Amino acid sequence: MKIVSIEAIPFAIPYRKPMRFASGEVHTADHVLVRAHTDDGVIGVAEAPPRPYTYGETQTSILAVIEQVFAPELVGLSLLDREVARARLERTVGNPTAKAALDMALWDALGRTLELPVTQLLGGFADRMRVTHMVGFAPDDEMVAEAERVRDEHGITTFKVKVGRRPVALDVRACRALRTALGPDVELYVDGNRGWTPSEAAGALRAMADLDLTLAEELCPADDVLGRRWLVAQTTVPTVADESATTPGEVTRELLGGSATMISIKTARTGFSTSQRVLHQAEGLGVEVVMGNQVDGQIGTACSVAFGAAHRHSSYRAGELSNFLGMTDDLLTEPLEIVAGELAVRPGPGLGIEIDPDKLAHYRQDC
Ligand code: MUC
Ligand code: MG
Repeated sequence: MKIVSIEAIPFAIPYRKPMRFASGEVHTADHVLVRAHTDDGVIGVAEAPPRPYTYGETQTSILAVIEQVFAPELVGLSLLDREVARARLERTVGNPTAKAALDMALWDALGRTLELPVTQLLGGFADRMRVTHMVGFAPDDEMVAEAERVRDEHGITTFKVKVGRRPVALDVRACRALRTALGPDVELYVDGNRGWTPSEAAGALRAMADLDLTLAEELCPADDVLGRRWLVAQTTVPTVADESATTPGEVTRELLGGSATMISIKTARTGFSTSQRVLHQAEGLGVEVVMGNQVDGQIGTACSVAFGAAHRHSSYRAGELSNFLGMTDDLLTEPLEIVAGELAVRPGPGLGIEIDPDKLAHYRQDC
């Protein structure tokens, strides 16, 4: 069970159409595949998605920090030294998706070594999750057409609508068009990616009061601490912290400071080990969570559903697990499938996924 080497492989797979939101846009999944090799010949995998507008990481920075800092710290440890591995990664500040991918690759290797699914090692609560689809910026009719297509093809009935940075009236109109087209039975919520001022956000929520929005995520800049606390007092819509709550410490500050009332958990940024801490922290405080998506590919989505389904508290709500539908291809031998609005956890040891060598050879950027 000894870690003998860590590989970090850059790859790039285009999206059919860009995913646009207030803080940025994604045209290509230019991710990093992480592979952890053990002396038993086991290989654990995960992926790191660079999101410079959220964490300051790029594909190049993820490769560099893994190769120069993290791999030398992890090689030689046993897969059972999970807390030592985490402590060593935490000696370096930042770099959340690089650390998370390493953590999840080690869990995958552990599951494969023990011949047990990671989801069962984590908690084993459920074998699937309901899926939320994220609708990015586009003209109203395109947003509606996308939501209708995803509903008709995959049975998805929960939608997160990107808002913020665009004029408030435009976003209000888009949400209204979605509610009108999809009817009262779908769940709709909004994510501003820090794009509005607190007063704009309050005005937008007032203007959408009749749309039955279930959640409002990160509408204002993370540093507008008092503004966001003021906003929480203005609305009855639960306020989800995403970019403002990326570590257990930030989660504590957000919740105890009253700037948010719910937490988005993203395995892409807190892996399995730290996501469990955040989950238990939220559960202990009586705070709901939502499984978020870092615009993950299928490897990252397999990680999210393995974690989300493993625990009662994280499997309660629909999880954001469908961003991979926008990609033209992926690296897995067997693609993930969303059926009847649900994504099943892959059975089999570890994460239950296999990388297709031909696809990796085709999409990797380093040869
Ligand atoms: C989300 O929930 O915000 C877009 C930017 C980011 O950091 O994550 C995605 C989705
Ligand atoms: Mg968000």
